Amino acid sequence: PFLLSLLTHEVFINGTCWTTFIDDTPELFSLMKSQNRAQKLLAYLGDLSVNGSSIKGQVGQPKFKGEIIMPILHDSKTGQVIDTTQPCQKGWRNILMEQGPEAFAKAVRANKGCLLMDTTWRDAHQSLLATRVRTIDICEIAKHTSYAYSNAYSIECWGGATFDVAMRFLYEDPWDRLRKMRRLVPNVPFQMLLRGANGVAYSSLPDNAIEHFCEQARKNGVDIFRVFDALNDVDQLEVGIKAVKKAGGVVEAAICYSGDMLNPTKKYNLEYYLELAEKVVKLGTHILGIKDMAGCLRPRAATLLIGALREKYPDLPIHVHTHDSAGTGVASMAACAAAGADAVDTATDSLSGMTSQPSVGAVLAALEGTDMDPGLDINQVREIDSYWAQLRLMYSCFEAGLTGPDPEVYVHEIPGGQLTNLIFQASQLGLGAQWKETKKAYTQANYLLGDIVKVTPTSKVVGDLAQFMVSNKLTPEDVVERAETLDFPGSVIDFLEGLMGQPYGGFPEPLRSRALRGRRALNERPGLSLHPTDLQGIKQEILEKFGQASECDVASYVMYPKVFLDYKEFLAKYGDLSVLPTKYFLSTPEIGEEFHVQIEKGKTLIIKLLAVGPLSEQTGQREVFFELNGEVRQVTVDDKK
Ligand code: 3PY
Ligand code: ZN
Repeated sequence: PFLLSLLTHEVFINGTCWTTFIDDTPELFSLMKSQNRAQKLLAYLGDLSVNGSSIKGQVGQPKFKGEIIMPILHDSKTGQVIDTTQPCQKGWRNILMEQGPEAFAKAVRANKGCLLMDTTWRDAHQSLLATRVRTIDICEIAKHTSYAYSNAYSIECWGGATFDVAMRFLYEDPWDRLRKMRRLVPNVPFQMLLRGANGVAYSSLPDNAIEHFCEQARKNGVDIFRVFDALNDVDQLEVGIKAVKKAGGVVEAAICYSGDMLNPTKKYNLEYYLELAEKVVKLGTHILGIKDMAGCLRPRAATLLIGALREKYPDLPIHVHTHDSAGTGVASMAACAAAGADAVDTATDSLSGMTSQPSVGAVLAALEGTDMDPGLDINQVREIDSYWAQLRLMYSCFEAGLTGPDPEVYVHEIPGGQLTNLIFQASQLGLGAQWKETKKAYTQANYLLGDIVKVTPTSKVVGDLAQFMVSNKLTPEDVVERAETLDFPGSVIDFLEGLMGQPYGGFPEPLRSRALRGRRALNERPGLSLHPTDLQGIKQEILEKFGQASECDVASYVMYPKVFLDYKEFLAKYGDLSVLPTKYFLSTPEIGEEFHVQIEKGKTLIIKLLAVGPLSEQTGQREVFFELNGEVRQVTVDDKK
């Protein structure tokens, strides 16, 4: 039809001026653009129809592929239906926007109840569904969420693994996700997870790269930055803190909680945490974060730790993060609230529990009727959950097969997201018995490395060493004795070299010297020996390759060069798939099933899969036939099966 419109256009017929043609006929070129997009989309759908989903980590089909029923929110006082066609305007972000980070922190501290951060859009699906929840599904419920969570401290929605996974596995631009969410939720602060001097990557980057990243994150919608370092190395943490401050964000510097504070034989005790907190406070954090990434903070330890911090820093807001792996998350968060925490983390009920955060409904029930009531409307929160209950089934093909809590987490200390991942890997390989061995090896690997703080990226180091020990049948003694000749995983060498910062209590010897075999051993933060990133040069390179380059593209490239380039290539082939409803992103439509894809505001494609043709022996290809807005279209697909 485009060609027809073009050929029958008077420019062609009369042979009139070409140069003004584009300017004079924008509708034709807009048509060309959307037809091009539509063709790319059909190419993806055709490939899916012939070869099945190629999304990494997907096992089988979504359990639920029906129409999602959207919730209707009611005002609990009046019983009236809330109009969610426009986002809510009331919330904690207003204080931040009007008065800045210090005033925001002050107001949070002055607030009587214990506020909640909702992790559903980041850590919850990172921990349960391999970080695979897509932008379209978050945006669909975003305006409703702006009402139900209008009194939330924040919504955690960005950073951590979501950045990498968006591009690598979902073929989405993480920055585009951030901007879209921001437009739909103007009232609740947005929070991201920043891995200190690593940004959202797995090892240290030059300081200017972290600054540049935080500047873009702030500009595109992040308000609160939870900054941590995987070894609680304050020098590494400082890089992130300074970058966030410069960008004008709220600094929530976090201390990672490890081990068991109540056990006097353990390395990380109350004294350690208080000394660390003092250093972090001196760096000038607006909020103090306590990051219990594995869910090891038991209720009694929570009371002790938060109680001691509250006493020492009466004016400093404290925000606690946990995972419910052992099943004690609700009790621990209630204990934190009682001991003086200003905010704690929860996830929507259907995406809570086990390796995710404790359930919002359970925490609300635990705090209801007390001074610590978070001030959310439980009925509205439940309505929001009715949406996520359906989505959880739609994303069932990314479930790891968790069957219940794992109180052994107090021994192995595996962080939530990693625990799910390791269980998934073990179940894929059918290694039930080996999973037990892996957990044991993880504990041993941790002690071999010096009983380190374990969270991305150091948790990967311990996990890699554990799997290396299991697959090579190595005891801890073997590892130390044979360290000079063993071919250690790269992450272990990076850690021992000092590329992830300095561990508390130093590196393990003689393991370090033996394993490094004369390689350099950094005893200061890695950023000091890195050259500044050539941001201008990168921008130029992207521009030359793709014809356009934004500062966000530069930041993506700096974090994950190959992932970014692969994503751009995918985009050139299939277009922006973030607009495709999830069931058609993960699985083929039925023959004859009609569905709609809104490629941009006011432009909707009506698509129907008509038939998948026979395999051509000569070409190894199949023709796939669609109806697109009433016209038959055909795409040729390589049959890869
Ligand atoms: C991340 O770094 O992605 C984490 O979630 C750490 O807890
Ligand atoms: Zn977490």
